[in-house]
Amino acid sequence: MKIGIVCYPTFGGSGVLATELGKALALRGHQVHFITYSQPVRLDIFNPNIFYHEVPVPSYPLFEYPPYELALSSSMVEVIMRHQLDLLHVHYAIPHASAGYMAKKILQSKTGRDIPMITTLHGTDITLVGKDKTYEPAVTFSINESDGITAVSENLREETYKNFNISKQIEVIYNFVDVERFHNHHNNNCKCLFAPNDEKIIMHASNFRRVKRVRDVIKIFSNISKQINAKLLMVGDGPERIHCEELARSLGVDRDVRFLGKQEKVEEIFPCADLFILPSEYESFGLAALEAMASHTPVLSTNVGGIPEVNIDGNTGYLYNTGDTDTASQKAIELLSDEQKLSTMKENAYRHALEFDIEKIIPHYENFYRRFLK
Ligand code: GMT
Repeated sequence: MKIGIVCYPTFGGSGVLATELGKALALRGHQVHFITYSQPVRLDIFNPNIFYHEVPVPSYPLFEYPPYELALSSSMVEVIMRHQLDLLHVHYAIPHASAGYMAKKILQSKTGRDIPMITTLHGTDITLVGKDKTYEPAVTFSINESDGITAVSENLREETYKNFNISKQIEVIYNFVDVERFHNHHNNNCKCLFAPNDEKIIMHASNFRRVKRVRDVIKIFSNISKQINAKLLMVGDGPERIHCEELARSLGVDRDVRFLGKQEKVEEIFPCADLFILPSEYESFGLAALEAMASHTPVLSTNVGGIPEVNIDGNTGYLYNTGDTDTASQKAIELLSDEQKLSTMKENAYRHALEFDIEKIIPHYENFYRRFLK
């Protein structure tokens, strides 16, 4: 198949997932065309089946806000026609689904052809931004006008039906991880770099936005470190980082906390961790938690959104109520002080990640695409 992928090319989960999907499809012989405003961060392989098309967004003094969506639609039309694409797969409804709709219409009027468009809903396009009344009519319309719709968890499918008037069936295709890639770095020696005295390593990774409740990580770590020799590695960057640094200083744990910033090769970092903390207020899925699990790391997370579909309480880690950092700390301390339990949970986390392995999930996308090809 010749597939056009539109996504945010950043470190966010939807961009990561879309890029990994495109890479996997290319390795399976499909021709994949990324259409984005800059090179996706995880687009790091050379493969003759992968094409990258940058969307030019010219600035003009009249525009306070350059019309990116129009530039994207025009680029889609151009790429579809030049490379004879079979299908468009847009990730994140805003504005990709509506730009895709426009591209479909332009193509129809130019050539009479109707290209199928698949929209994958990722989370904040539904739960935070999408349902805001500024965007809701356009989001509802463009989801309904998609030929196929997928959501990354059961929870997100339900949230979408609850918040929007969707007349079509939404298929759940879970996010995936290349387990082999993360597993291969298991037992690497990065522990020596960050925990030279055999301290336990606690980890968090996100874009440090408010919805991630990153300050809770610092609070939980501060409680853990009162009883256990531990270090905290914070991966990623964003608006909450500065507040986390302040909090770490005020709680007196700053010397044991390292902010590593945005990292591309997370598969080299995640396997260092003994425990991964995801304290989010909402996650449609929690891709970072899955990547941690593939690295043999149990997850301590809130029990919100789609997280319980990924992290199984008492088996692959623990779930707790949002903001209840005392309970979370207690669970972490219990786990980290029991070597037997910790090693069982590490193994369980890894085994459960295999359920979401790339090899299992990609065929679901291929089969889904085939349904819409004439
Ligand atoms: O969570 C973010 O800040 C990024 C966001 C995105 O759209 O890139 O992530 C969403 O999509 C990911 C991939 O499907 C999911 O794993 C995340 O749980 C989801 N984030 C939220 O629902 C808050």
